[in-house]
Amino acid sequence: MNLFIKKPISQLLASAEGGEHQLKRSLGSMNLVSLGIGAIIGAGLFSLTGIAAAENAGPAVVLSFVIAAIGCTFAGMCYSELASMIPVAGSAYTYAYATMGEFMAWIIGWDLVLEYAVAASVVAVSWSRYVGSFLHDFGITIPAQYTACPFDVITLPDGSQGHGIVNVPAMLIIVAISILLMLGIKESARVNDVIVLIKLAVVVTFIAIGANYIKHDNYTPFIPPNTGTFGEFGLSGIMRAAGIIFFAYIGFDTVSTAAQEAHHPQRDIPRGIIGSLVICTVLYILFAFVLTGMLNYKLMKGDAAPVATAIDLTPYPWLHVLVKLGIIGGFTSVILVMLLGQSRIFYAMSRDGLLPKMFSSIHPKWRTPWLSNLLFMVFTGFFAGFFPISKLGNMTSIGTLLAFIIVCAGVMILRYTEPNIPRAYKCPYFPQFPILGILVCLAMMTSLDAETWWRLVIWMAAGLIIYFTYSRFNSTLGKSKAYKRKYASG
Ligand code: ALA
Repeated sequence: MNLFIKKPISQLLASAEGGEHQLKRSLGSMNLVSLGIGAIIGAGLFSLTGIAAAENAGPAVVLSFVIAAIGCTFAGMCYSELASMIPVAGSAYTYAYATMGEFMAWIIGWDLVLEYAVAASVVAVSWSRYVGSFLHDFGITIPAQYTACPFDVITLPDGSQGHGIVNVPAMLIIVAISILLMLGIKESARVNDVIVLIKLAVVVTFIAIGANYIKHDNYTPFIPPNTGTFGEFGLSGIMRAAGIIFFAYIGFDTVSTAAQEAHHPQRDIPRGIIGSLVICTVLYILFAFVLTGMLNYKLMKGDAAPVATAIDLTPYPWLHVLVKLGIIGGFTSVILVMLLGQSRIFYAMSRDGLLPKMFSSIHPKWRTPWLSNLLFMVFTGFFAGFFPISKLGNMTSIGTLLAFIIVCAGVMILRYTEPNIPRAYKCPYFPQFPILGILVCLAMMTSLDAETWWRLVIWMAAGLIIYFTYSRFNSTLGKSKAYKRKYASG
C-alpha cells in the first residue's frame, strides 16, 4: 500500500455530509470567534509573561508577543484558506491527507495529540493550583496531598516533607468538561461564551486600571543587554521569549476542528480564526506592556505570580479576586476547547480507518463523538491526576509549531496541485506569507530546548509504530477497491 495516497477533496467534502456519523451544525461566526478566544487566553498569558520578561526579554517581551503573533498570523491565514476549501472536521490532519498523503496525515494527527490532549492536562494542573489558592482566600483548604501528584514533593501540615497522592481538582475539571462535551456542542459553546466574556472583562480591567500605575523608568532599558548566554536578554532573549510565550497564542487553530459543526464553515471558520487571533494579539501586547510598566522585570524573577504582585501596587484588592476568577475561567475554557479539538481530530482519523471505529461513533441523541470524549477523559484525567505534567507545556508548543509548518506547506502544495477548487478565503501575498509562516515557526521551534525535541522524537516514534502495525492495514482509503484498481493500472 502506498504511504502517500491522497484523499480527493471531493470525497472529503462528500463524506462530511449525511449519514450516521454526521455531527450537528449549530455554530455561528460569533460562537467560532468565542471558541478561538476560549482556547487562546489561558495559562500562557497569566503565567508565562512574567517568566519570559524576568528571564529572557525584560520589557521587550512586548516585542516577543509581536513576533509570536506574526508567526501565528501567517499560520492563521493558511489555516483559514484550507478551512474555507476543505470545511470538514479534522483540521490540519485532514488538510495533510488531501495534500501530502496518508503518512503525513497520520504524523500530523498524532502530533496534534501533543497540542490538544497534553495541553488540556497541563492546563488542568495549573487550574487546580489556582482553584486551591482561590478557595484558600476564602478560608477553605484542600489537603496538599490531594492537589499534587505522587511525583511532587509537598509540605505536609506538620511541616514535614512528603509526596502528593493524586491531584483531585485537576481530575475533576477534566471529568466535568468531558461530560459537558459529550452532552452537546451547543451546550459546550454556550458555557464557553460565558467564560470568554468573563475572561475578556478581566484582561481589559487589568489593562485599564494597570495603565494608571505604569512607571516609565521600568521601560529603561527596553531591551536589556545580553548576558553573554544565548536567550538571556538582548535579541536572542527576545526570540527565546517568543518561543516560550507562543504557548499563549495556541488555540486559534482549534476553530478549524469544528468546521463540520459550523452553519457556514467556508465563511465563518476564517472569521473565527482571524477574529480571535486579532483580538487576543491586541490584548496580549497591551497586557505585557502594562505589566512590565507596572513592575520592573528584575522584580519578577522568582515571583510565581507577578500579576498578583502588580495588583498589589494598586489600591484595589478586589482586583485580586477578579483576576483569579478570570484565570480560573480562562483555564476552564482552554481545557474545554482543547478537549473538543482532540475528540474531533480522532473522529476524523477514525472515520478514515486509521484509528478504531469507536472514535467516530456518534451518540444517537447528543450527536457528539462521545466515546472519543470518554476515552480522552480517562487519558487526560489520569495524566493530570498522577503525573507531573506541568513540565510538559513546551511539548504542546513544539507539536503545534510542527502542525503550523505543515499547514503552511499544505497551502502552497494545493495552490499548485488544485488551483481550481473554490477558496472562500485566500491567504494574501502568496507564496511569501506561507513561506514566512514556515520560517518564523521554524525559528521558534529551534529556540526550544533539546529535551523538548527529544520528547517530540519519542512521541513520534510511538506514532510510527501504531501506524505501521495498525493504521496502514485498516485505512479505508488504502483498502478501497477504486484506489486499488487505479494503483494497479499504474
Ligand atoms: N493558549 C492557551 C493557554 O495559554 C493554550 O493556556
